[in-house]
Amino acid sequence: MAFHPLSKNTHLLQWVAKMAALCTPDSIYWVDGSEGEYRGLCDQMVASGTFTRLNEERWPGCFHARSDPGDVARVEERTFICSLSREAAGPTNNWVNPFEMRRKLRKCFAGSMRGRTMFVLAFSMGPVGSPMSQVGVQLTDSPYAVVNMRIMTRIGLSVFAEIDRADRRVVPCLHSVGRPLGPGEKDVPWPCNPEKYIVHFPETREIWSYGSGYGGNALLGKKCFALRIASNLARDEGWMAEHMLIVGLENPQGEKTYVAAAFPSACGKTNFAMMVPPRALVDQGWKVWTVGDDIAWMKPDANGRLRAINPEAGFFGVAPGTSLKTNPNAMAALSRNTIFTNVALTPDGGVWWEGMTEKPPAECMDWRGLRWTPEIAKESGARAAHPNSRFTCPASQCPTIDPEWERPDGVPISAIVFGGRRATTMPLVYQAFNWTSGVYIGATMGSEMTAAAEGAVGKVRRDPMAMLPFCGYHMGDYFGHWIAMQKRLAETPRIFHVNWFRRDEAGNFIWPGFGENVRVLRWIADRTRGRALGRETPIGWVPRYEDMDWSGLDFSAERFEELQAFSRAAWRAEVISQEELFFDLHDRLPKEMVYERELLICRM
Ligand code: TSX
Ligand code: MN
Repeated sequence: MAFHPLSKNTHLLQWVAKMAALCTPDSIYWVDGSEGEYRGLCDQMVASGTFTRLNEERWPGCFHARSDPGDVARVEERTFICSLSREAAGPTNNWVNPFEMRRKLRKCFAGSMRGRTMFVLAFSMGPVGSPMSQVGVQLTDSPYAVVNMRIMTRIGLSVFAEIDRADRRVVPCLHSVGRPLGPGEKDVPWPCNPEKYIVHFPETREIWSYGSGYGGNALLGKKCFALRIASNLARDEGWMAEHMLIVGLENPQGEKTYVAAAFPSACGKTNFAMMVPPRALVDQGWKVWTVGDDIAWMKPDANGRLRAINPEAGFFGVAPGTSLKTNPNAMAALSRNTIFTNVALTPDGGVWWEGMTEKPPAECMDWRGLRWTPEIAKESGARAAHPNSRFTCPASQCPTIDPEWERPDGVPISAIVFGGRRATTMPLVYQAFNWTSGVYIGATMGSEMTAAAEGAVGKVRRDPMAMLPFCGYHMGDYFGHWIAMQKRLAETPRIFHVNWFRRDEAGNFIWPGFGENVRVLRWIADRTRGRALGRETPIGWVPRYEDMDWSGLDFSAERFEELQAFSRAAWRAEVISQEELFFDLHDRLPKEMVYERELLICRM
């Protein structure tokens, strides 16, 4: 048990002492990252009621946790970018003056860890020691955060050693669930505070998170560091921190083409990262390899090629909808050593969620701990699993994990793919004319809303590069950084847009999706190598029917025409709707975006 410091770095030691004096935990524990320590923490959480151990035969090494019903998702209204100027944060981020926010946070954190242990958790985003990696230290009073971070990042002794050896920049991350314990007070299974603050200080590269124990609010390496803080580092240092999966397509000759892709939520990003090619393509020798499912850090190498690492070490995936049919590789990855949060518990000590099996269990305990049956659900509409319930599992357990996924210098990125959920207008796939027009496509991408709670169903919500909630500075400057990256690259990745969700007049999905998407990925990969043909349209290059490999799929040329159809009327409305977001950003919108819009109108 390491109740003594595991680092000699004086800055680190001083900061830990200062934060401990503020938060007044009962003890300070330095996390070594060992397997034994992990087991001990899990046992401790089983004893305290935070964790339930699952059936060891069916779910070896797996645990179940139930959050407080008021702490089930990221809290965007409570997420702040506290740059010195409001302008630098931009109109799409919440901003508070950093001095005012520090004063507020000091009040929140004062005594917030009383009765608890403060864990000192060193973590590396990216392989330890890689020149593309970044290091953080999270101080947290949540053992749940510690065990999840052990799966999602690289933690412990090797990272402390890296801090001491290389004198690395360390991003300080302070986290408290905000629920101090009185003397002898019994803890609750999921401590948290109704008042929440997820705060980023971009200039000083700091993260302060208060009041939540859930996901992106508490596992600070992920959205807070790898996207919001890293987007600032990347802009200043000439690289890119993106909300993208990374996937490799291997052809029958053994050549691999890597693609990074950004999708808004509810588009099946994790499914795309782990696709199983259709039988006919497998037989030809095509393979899909997974590098990451959520975040890509991309940097030009010495030859001016863009290379990417996955800064994470695990998957924190949405459980509902994940099944052997939609994503067998995820199902294999989460079959052991996995932490499930807010899914249902079955009577035999297993887990279940909507969409996991066709037939629901006759009975289970829902995510709130209440008895759930299909009959009760029919009557009340109650869900067994929370729609945002999650699995946390090691990426190494994914059967398709790329043998090169931990390469310290990353993998070369040949294509960038943007996408969205669109019933109309957007074809299955098109290729941008060049880098700038591709940036425009990313900047205007959007998805139709699926749940009424998010707004009017069917209305397109713009989510540029899927970064709207994750860019730690002004979105206009962010587009400018994308434009500027071209000058740093000898060869830019080719940019594409895809849409698996176009519907016909009867309202049916035209494209079968899932593994069949590998056919699209293949056209994309072949295009980047100059091996596939296409046809020019007003919006970009599209495949003709004969440019795609249809082996093993009965999909007619007529149906393909319907899928790829360009409608001038629909695009007229699209271009007008695209301007809405630009309106808010116009102060700092790069002129290239305005010109691209103009060119698009001209071509139409
Ligand atoms: O993940 C999805 N992908 C990407 C897979 C690599 N989903 C699920 C989205 C919710 C998260 C999809 N849903 C995809 C898709 O490509 N396509 C669709 C739409 C669709 C749904 C069901 C069918 C077909 C298309 N069913 C049948 O054809 C039987
Ligand atoms: Mn994400």
